[in-house]
Amino acid sequence: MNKIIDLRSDTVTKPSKAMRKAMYEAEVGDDVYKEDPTANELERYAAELLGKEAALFVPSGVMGNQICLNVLTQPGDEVICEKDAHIFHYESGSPAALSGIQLNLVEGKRGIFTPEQVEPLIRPTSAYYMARTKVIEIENTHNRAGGTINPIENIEAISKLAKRYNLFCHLDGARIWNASVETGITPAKYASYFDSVSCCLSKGLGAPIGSIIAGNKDFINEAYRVRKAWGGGMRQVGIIAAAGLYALKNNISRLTEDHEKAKLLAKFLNSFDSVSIDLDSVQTNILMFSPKKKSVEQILTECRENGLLLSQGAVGFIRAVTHMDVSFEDIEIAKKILEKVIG
Ligand code: TLP
Repeated sequence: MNKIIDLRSDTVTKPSKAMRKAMYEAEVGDDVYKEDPTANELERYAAELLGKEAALFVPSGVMGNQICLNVLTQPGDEVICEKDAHIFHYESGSPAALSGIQLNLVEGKRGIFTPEQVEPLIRPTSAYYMARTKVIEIENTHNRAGGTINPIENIEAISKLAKRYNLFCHLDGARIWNASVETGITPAKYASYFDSVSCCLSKGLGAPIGSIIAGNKDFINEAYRVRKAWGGGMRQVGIIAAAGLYALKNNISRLTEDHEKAKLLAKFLNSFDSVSIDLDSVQTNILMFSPKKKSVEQILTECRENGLLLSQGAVGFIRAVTHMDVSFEDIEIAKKILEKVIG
């Protein structure tokens, strides 16, 4: 059997030898007593990188987003987010189940909504019979829209609007690193417009497990309590925190390579009449395309039979995600398989 090229997600990346060495050598302690030196160092380093007072290591991106939303809201509150947001589609209904909050969806263009679209959705504080608008959530890069980057001017304008209405802003920055290397805007600059941020270590950065949430000290103190309440307090967690620290220190700048690979693949797909692809939406390491002649399921199956794994995007779309465990040579092989299946 030939090598399988796995473009289902950047979550499939495996820790490198150097990362495993850092894990092996990690100093550990009981993190529930805050005595794990490696977790403490990861949280210090991540807070600095994100320009926030404090950070907390959590087991997953979903837990990161949900803890942030829980800390920022009360049951009965409402969070405004884009209609294709991860917190809406892929977090198992947790905003309702874990925090008793509802989402109010805005239809963005390529995953991006404007302050003009949001303002009419903000509920008047006098309307006691309505849910209370409490948070505006932005996903950057935007997964379901195809890894698109929210322009910093737009983020700034939304954050100003939020302040005017006394609302919090939360960033689902699972792939903020991708946005940052592509635009040259630092993660701290992006994070500066948000009260809370959640960023993944286990996607393009290649760590096996974990996310970081960051905010001010009071926010993180409360998040620490919620993480424990939800069973996310971990003990000798330095073993995995070491991988996260290694990822932040070594694997951010190389993400540009993944973007190049996605663009190569997108350009290639665009040369076929049998698929449609919005090239302008291919800005980072994710690409979405929709087949015109065969069904999504048919293409996923045929690609799989030929050694290429892809995943389902929004309805009618196939998603390919590039990452550190697929080389440029692998992309050439992927092109050949795609040509055979869709050509
Ligand atoms: N996304 C996964 C799937 O859930 C779709 C993927 O393969 O891309 N925010 C964003 C924007 C994400 O894309 C993801 C993961 C998460 C949060 C959640 O991270 P995990 O899976 O670590 O809980």
